[in-house]
Amino acid sequence: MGVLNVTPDSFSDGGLWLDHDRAVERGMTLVAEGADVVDVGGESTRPGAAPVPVEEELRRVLPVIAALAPHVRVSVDTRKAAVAEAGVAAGASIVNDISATLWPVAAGAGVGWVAMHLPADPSVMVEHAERYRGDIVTDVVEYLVSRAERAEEAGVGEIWIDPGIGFGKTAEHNLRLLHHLDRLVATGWPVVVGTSRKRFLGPLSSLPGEEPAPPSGRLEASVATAAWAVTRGAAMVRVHDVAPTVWAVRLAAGAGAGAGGARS
Ligand code: HH2
Repeated sequence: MGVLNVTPDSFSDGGLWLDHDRAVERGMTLVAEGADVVDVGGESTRPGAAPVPVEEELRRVLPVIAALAPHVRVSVDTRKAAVAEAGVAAGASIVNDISATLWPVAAGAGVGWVAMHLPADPSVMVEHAERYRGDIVTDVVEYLVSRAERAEEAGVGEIWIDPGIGFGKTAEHNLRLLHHLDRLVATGWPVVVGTSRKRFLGPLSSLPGEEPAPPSGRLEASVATAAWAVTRGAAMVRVHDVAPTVWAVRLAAGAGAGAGGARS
């Protein structure tokens, strides 16, 4: 799943793809690089991001979804039912839902649905992470399974679960979730993982004594964690840097399968 943020303020690519033609071109580049799905979003969820009115979010994403949908599977990344509905009408066939509340939209429209774990609103999720004391893996599994079961009862035929890496979680929480990804996979629901360029990778992408790496310096860690997730059973990874991730994931999957009998 390649990320396409049609926003002025996303944490790593804000403003780059706000122009319609550039956004569509970027989406087609993600396809050429090997993305199976392009995830189009019009509202940043980074801590402190300004809320986006429905009309503005629709204005950003609908023309881009309509232009890309004939060429690739498109997901609409939103927390708003109205945007999800209009996104599907424009051609999206997955609702990527960080709020894990929009299954009725997916059920009504007969499209796929990604349920992500979000323990608190993004505006307060950093404080929430510091206060959190429970077993993060158990909580995330229970939360996602209960949402997935409700969606299944409502008639959603394609349900994905996503631990919400970086959402209301400390670096240790994120690493624990990655380490125990097999527990999410064991639920039987296909798992999506999004680590790409996220903040917890900053200190892991710099030398001792250096400042944490900025988003542009987190490529290797992003690719490594995506490959890790796939080898642990994730069915999809949500990434900004599609080409290097596809190479790494193919290699990791091939190595896991004994490289298909290759001799050299
Ligand atoms: N992460 C972001 C946004 N949407 N959706 C899913 N399913 N999983 C994720 O981990 C996820 C997501 C945040 O990343 P990004 O879109 O790059 O940033 P921003 O929210 O600032 O636009």
